[in-house]
Amino acid sequence: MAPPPRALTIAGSDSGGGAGAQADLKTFLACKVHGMSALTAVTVQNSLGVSAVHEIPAAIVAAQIESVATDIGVGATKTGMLASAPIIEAIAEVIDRVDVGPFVVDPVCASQHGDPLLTPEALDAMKTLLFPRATLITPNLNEVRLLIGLDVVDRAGMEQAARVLKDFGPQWVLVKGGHLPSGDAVDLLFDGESFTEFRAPRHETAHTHGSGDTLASATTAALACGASLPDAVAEGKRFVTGAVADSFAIGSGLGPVGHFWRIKDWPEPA
Ligand code: PXL
Repeated sequence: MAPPPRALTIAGSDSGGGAGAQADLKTFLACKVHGMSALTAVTVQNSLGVSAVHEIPAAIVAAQIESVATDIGVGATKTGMLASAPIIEAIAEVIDRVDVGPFVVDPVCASQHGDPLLTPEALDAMKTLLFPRATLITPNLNEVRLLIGLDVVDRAGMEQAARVLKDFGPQWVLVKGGHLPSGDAVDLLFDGESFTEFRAPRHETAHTHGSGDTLASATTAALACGASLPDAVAEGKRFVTGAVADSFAIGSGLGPVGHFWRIKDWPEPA
């Protein structure tokens, strides 16, 4: 049997299982991709928020990436919570030496509760060291504000943000409009010349923990399977739209999106 496509997430652990590396690995499975992880941090977290963070040493983050890339092989990679500037520096150094495939940077800055997942110095490191190496970056509107100080309230603002972010050097920018107050959930993909729109009906729910991670990991899974970048983003949007529609309340705070919506008809365990 031919081995399955392989994808790597460089991300933090969410002990609650809804976001971070756990969301990515569940998404990779649901997309029939062998998932691998380079953990950057362990968060102590439940549906009410993050109560502690333990960072992984930068050298160990880089070593995890090198270890899987040089032996198992990586078809595509995404990043999530990167925690600190030294970790970002170590990632930039290692991905110049080993092949990690198309590189998707989801510029995670904070949890939905507002708990910081990145130091302020790390924000600069992400812009200068990772964006130029990225195939795709996937900021939401809160991240746009933190990254470039732009308050986006409409589609024109999303286009302006994409143009500014493109100048940091990524091949593609996906500005996610899900935080706009109403209307469809619209994301805009920009390659430096033209915009492609990805639109889905908005599903009103508070339980969207891990939705950004899930969009980026489903996109990365599609890239690992050989999809073009726009087709991969379309697949990411399809997957996260299904997962948001299938979100559920667990714990007394914010619940996760449903990562197994597409594989619910798998046979029940014996
Ligand atoms: O959803 C962004 C995110 C990424 N990674 C980790 C997280 C969160 C949000 O809480 O905890 C580890």
